[in-house]
Amino acid sequence: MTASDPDPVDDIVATIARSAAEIRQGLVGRRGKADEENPSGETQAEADIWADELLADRLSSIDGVGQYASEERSEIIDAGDDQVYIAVDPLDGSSNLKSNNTMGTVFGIYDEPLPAPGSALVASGWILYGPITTMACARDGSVTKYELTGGGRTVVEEDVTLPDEPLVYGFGGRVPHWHDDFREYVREIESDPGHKLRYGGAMIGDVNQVLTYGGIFAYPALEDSPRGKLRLQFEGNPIAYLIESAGGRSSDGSQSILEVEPTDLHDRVPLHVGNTGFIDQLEAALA
Ligand code: FDP
Repeated sequence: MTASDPDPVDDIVATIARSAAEIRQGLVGRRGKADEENPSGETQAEADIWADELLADRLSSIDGVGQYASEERSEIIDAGDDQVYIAVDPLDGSSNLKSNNTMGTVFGIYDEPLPAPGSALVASGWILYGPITTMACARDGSVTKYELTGGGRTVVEEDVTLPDEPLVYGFGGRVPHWHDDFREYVREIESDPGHKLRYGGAMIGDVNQVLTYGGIFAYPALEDSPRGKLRLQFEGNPIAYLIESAGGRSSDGSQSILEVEPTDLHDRVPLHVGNTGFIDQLEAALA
């Protein structure tokens, strides 16, 4: 690439931001279940498949893109180039479609073919379909928040960092399936009157609360699911990269999510992200 060549990362981020209004509008009339399962064995919503196709078409045709991979398809699309490789969760939290609650789109842009470790990320981010549509994007160690309107993007905050005083916590998985050491850790967090429960059932909504107020979100290892629920390439790595870029920490229970070596495109990972003190305390509790 020469200095005058367009940067594929800029193009990818701009394309996802531009597509957000269309994805949001396209949810109308697509809230039902499709008669299909994703590679993780979960029943797909019509909107999951539709958003994946829309993003696959747009992102795999950008110059410099080598691969498009998504939580909603088993095979990687070979896009022909070799600069960057994209992993997307087109609609995170799509179970929330039925009740009309928050959802998001998550993306990771890697400089190695997939599956790749989080250390190969060059940018990541998420769109949040809340009362308004926002985007958080991490690149070169710094995080920017945007408001999205139609095809436009307005910066609302640069160099975003987690607030020093953590306020919120949210933990996924059925409580009876939590391991005892994790349950005891949660009790410690809850016992501080300065902390509040916030759990909405869509990772992006919950992680965005952590970015805004400080705190911790986790979808831990469970007794019946030792690797938890969330997918490393599509959810774990992009979220970890952004939260670490905002001065927080991520952990699979003993190390940064970004250090976890993938063995398969659809690997799951126990995910814990948030303020450094909370994650240090978590790793001590699980050791
Ligand atoms: P969903 O299945 O609705 O797509 O990515 C998976 C995810 O949502 C996360 O967004 C969310 O945090 C989690 O699963 C919710 O799982 P539970 O229903 O087990 O709480």
